[in-house]
Amino acid sequence: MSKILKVKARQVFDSRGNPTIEAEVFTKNNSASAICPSGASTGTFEAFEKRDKNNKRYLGKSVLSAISLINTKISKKLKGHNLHNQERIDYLMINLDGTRQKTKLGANAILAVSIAVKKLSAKIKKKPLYKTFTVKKNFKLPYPLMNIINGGAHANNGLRIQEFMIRPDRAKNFSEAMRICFVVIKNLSKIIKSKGLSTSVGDEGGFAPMISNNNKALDLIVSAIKKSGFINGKDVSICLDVAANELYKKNKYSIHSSNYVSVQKSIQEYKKIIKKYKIKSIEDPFAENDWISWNKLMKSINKVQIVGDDLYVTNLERLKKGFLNMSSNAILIKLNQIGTVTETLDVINFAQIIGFKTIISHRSGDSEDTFIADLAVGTNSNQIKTGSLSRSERVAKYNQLLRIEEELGKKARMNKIH
Ligand code: 2PG
Ligand code: MG
Repeated sequence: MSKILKVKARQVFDSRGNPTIEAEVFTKNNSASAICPSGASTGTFEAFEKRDKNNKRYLGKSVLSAISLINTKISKKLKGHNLHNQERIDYLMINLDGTRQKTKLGANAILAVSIAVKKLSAKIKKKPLYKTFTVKKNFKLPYPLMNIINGGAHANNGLRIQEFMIRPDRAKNFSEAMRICFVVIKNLSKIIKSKGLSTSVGDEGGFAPMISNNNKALDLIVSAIKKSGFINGKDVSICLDVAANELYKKNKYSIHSSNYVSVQKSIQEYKKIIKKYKIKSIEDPFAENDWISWNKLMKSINKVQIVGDDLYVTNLERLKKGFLNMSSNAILIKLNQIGTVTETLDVINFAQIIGFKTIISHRSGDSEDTFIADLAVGTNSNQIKTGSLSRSERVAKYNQLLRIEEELGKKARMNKIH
């Protein structure tokens, strides 16, 4: 048993330059820390992110009150408890908060501590972090979903769809997956430049050229895949995150153009682009409360991965509802949507039991913390979504996966997509 001595938090900054929480957990001879990420296109049902909202300090964005709660209430509560009992530690914090969406202490406060506890436990046991989750042997590496063109809330180019991603479906190992994405991204950069557009990047490291038409973005990606010598839909697949919450008004959607149209029409348009661009995965095709439209889409297409992000917000109750409603066949996992490692693992576990693919995800505001890379391998998650091959907070996760692959050596395997 290793007893928690204290927890200390400090304000640091995320990749958008916004204040966020770093928590450090101490035992007598050791310590580990974790940084909480932050989203831009957030779901209504996500756990609460506590900010000071004092416009005179950091324009309302500081997290000093949450930090003070870690340093006082949380630290006091956890002191003396066994660090290796993650579930107990997490429930001590959940109960101390006592609200449904963790509004009292803030999910950002609770999560930073929860992850730091998990990291410290692995460190003390002298085990690689990825070996301390649910998988005990036959570790598999996830396929990267690289967001190579940024739109929506992550850029200011007017692109309606938030994320245009590639997935190297035929990569035999993770290093090869990285090489394939690298080549496509470099060719995409050349193509964008040749059109006189900017190659500057958005919040998740993907290009954010000033184009506002989805199909134009998709055409650019298809050209880059071809130019790289790969076959679209076979070697490399295009995957989307529509983030449709942002494109919804009174039962209508403006996904495919700036006009708001019916669900039926939106589905027809989805079918067209799926066929034309061989799209293999669509995240948040409809809004977070529009369960019926999700089910309609599921019924009208096949062999496409439909991913619930804002729909499920990594929440077990919502996932169960989506399962019964046949809303999707995959779930995006974001630790800060729910707020503890234990609850996140419960959701992953349930999703895998019901045959859903699990995709571990970063947030658009992220940091150098690479916890999600280990989480993906340690839970046998099929895919990881952590941005493009630029911006160190994105690349850090890929680099950690390369290290894990190296450590596993001959035993390393890729996960299954299909
Ligand atoms: C998403 C995420 C991550 P955000 O919608 O999937 O890419 O974005 O963190 O802004 O919610
Ligand atoms: Mg999303």
